[in-house]
Amino acid sequence: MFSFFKKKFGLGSETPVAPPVTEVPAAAEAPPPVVVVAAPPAPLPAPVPVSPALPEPPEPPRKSWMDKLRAGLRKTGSSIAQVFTGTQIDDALYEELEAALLMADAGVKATEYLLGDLRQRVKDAKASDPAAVRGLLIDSLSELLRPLEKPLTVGEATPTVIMVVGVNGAGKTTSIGKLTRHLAEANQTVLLAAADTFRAAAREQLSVWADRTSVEIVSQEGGDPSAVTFDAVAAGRARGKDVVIADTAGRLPTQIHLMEELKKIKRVIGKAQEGAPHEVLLVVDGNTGQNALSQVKAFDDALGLTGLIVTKLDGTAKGGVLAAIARERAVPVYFIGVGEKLEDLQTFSAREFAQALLE
Ligand SMILES: Nc1nc2c(ncn2[C@@H]2O[C@H](COP(=O)(O)OP(=O)(O)OP(=O)(O)O)[C@@H](O)[C@H]2O)c(=O)[nH]1
Ligand SMILES: [Mg+2]
Repeated sequence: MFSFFKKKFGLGSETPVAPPVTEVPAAAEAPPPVVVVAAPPAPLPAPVPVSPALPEPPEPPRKSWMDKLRAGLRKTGSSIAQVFTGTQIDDALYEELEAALLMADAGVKATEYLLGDLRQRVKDAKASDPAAVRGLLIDSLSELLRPLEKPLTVGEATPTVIMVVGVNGAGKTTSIGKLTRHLAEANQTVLLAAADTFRAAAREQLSVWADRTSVEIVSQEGGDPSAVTFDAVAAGRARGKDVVIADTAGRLPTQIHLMEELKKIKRVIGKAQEGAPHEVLLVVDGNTGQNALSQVKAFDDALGLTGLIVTKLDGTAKGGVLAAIARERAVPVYFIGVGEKLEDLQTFSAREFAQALLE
């Protein structure tokens, strides 16, 4: 579940949700921004009393999203953990760690940085046990990833316009669906622009997630994606929507004409509403390794990204690519996806991620 706050609070804040504003005086100042925060997963339901006549074994606890993240990153984690099973902190340990980090998709630059930083930490802490070095590596990785930690804020403009881009099958439409549901549940009105005019199924795919009472979709099969987006933003303004999200068709950054089409969509959004789009989000599949970093660079160069959604970290993702992104193109990670369910879209926490990867 996500919570929406009238003010900016830290991630995972326990502060209650502010009641919806029902009346705004004409001369009132603009309402403060709303921060999209994923609350920790709901606690497990209280155990149902078991009849003494028919004792049933308790159900296994539902896999939490953190478990899914851990499970997804386990292979990487265990190959890095192997490095710390010896008894000595020597050059061989650092060499093995270098190889393990490179294998985990951290890339040369982040790997070099982490090794240098770790050596310093080991020295400062006077660590003598390899197991302690792993703890220091978690600290080092958490700090490297921290600049990527940033919540998505909506409400600074009405509507807040979010454009979503990425390669084919990265998880754009699914992530928009989840995000929309969370927004709708927090009483934010959402209008979706189905600017993926290639796929007839895209609209249906979106509407599966949409809460029909508070979400509308503007779509036009086979039409010009810029025109659909323009109409959607104009409609969003006219109808006083809180958020407009534009779903675009998947494309590779090497497809020049399709990248030009995205730039045009962005320009047209700016014509429909000054200052928009407020967010340009790239959705990247966590399984694509170092390729994810090239996607971030290419889409950022073309469009000026404001945030990332990294999906499919429940699969065979190696996870190290986030370190490479942090080191080489630190675009904030608003959400990570660890599965196909609503609760599987979560805000990114550097420390949690480092622990899931290395513990
Ligand atoms: N395991 C897993 N699957 C995911 C996740 N996010 C999305 N998917 C799946 O990935 C597939 C592609 O997702 P879409 O949302 O259609 O991807 P897209 O980027 O919109 O694809 P195009 O519009 O064709 O470019 C679907 O089967 C999703 O259910 C995730 O975090 N974990
Ligand atoms: Mg799609």
